[in-house]
Amino acid sequence: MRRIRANAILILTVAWILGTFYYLWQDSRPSSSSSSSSGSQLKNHGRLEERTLPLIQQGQLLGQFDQKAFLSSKQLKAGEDPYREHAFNLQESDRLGSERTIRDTRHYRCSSMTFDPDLPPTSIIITFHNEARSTLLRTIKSVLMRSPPHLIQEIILVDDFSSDPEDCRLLSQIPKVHCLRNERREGLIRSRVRGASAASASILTFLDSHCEVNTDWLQPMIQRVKEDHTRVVSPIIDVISLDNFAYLAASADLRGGFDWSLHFKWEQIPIEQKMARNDPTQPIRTPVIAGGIFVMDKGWFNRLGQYDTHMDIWGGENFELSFRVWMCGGSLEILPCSRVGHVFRKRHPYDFPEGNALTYIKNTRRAAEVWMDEYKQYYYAARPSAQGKAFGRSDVSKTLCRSAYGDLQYFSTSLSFFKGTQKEILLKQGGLCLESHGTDSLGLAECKSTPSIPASQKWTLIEPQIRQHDLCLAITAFTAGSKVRLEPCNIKESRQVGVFSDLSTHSCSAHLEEQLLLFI
Ligand code: LR7
Ligand code: MN
Repeated sequence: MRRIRANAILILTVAWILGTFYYLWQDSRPSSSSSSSSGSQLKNHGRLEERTLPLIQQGQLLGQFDQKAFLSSKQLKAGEDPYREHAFNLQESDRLGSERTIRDTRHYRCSSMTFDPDLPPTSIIITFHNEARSTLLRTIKSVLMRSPPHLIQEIILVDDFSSDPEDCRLLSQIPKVHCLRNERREGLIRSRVRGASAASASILTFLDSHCEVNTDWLQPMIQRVKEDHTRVVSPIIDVISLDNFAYLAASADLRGGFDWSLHFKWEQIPIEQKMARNDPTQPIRTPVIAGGIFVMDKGWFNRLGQYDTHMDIWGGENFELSFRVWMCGGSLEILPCSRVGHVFRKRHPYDFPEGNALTYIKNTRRAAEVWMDEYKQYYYAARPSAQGKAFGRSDVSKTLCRSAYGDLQYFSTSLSFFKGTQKEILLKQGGLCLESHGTDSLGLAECKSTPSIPASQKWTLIEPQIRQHDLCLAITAFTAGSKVRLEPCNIKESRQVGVFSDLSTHSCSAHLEEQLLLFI
């Protein structure tokens, strides 16, 4: 009996020792890849944080910057509501400190991707208004920790007139970090334009001020933009819990979308596209981006006219930029091998000088008025209160990249994107349809669809051209107001409407009389 008990104790002791070793071994593996529940994830992170990760050479990474003093001088006071000031749990964020390991949430095949050895560096632009010190510093440090140093040219902070100017001043002590402070509240749109103008790298990377970038987040995005400067790319945006700051993987099957009232929403990738995806590392084409976290070429950003700087504070700029990209022949993508966490909140923690609702209406109305043509009626139907509300100076279209060419291009690109194989199209201007007369002239006539669409009004979209048999639509020149005509198709002729690739080198300013709209 006693022997049995002794054996049992021995076995238990050995098991305990082995268990302890296994536990320690697990913990010392580089960047935790466990899929632990959020609670234990946080506990883990608390513990890991005390050790210095190989990548973080504290001194080098932060220079003269005293992070302890920075964080401790602004802590939550006892009894204060931790959600009040930032609409997330400040106490949890402060407790986490400024660095932690996070789970690598990418598909395992992402880790074997390769990138060009000569990727160009990027300027990171982060605008903030009264951001919590702990979240802002974690954003900056995650960038410094998880990006190849040679790809980070600089981090440009734009302090959008936060109450305490010290945040900006102190953070500038971190190597590579510059901080510009607005003299008055501008909102995130004008602040980003300011940051982008100051950027010295040829590639811009925008981040919100409460993010944590994940393993190898940057290379896939820079690679795609390097290959084609008209691409605007976003990562999959993971969720950082606003309550306990757990880092949670977001679905890889989503793309951006919107309803007619111009509210952003995530939507499932259409089923046929999902079925066709046999490589989980491939980009996901998206109609619009969420707006806060993306990479694009600086020349392309300028070429598109940057943002509409008459938009205030927050909202709408993500649609507007996405529409510009489409209309000028670019594309938008979500890259599943790039992951960035973001603290999603339920309310805005800051004030809107003109009120939240009015500002959103102003901004989205500008996007609708400038870019949505006859589709704007759906916007007004969905948001009747927008009728008659102020939306500022309406001369914005003059400065934008827009032409007969641009419109055709936008709609043809997006139609083929949204409708897949549909290629038979009508071209419409006002209430009339574009039709061919003989072999080289064009005119507008009443649209006829009964008993069937006449051949003269039927067009075939064979990207990159819009054709009738061997004849193609072409603009006569790349200048505002140039006429559209019919001429023999020549795939090398960039004037032939729908030839998208050359657009970046040409002007495409407004000429509304020539504007053609396309529908199926
Ligand atoms: O007046 C302001 N000045 C600022 O500098 C108001 C805000 N900001 C800063 C702010 O500190 C933050 O860094 O601008 C950034 C965005 O503001 P948030 O975090 O309050 O916005 P959000 O995350 O709720 O909103 C999303 O939509 C916005 C529309 O204008 C912007 O495009 C945000 O960048 C965008 N965030 C994301 O895309 C992250 C993913 C969320 C989603 C979906
Ligand atoms: Mn945000």
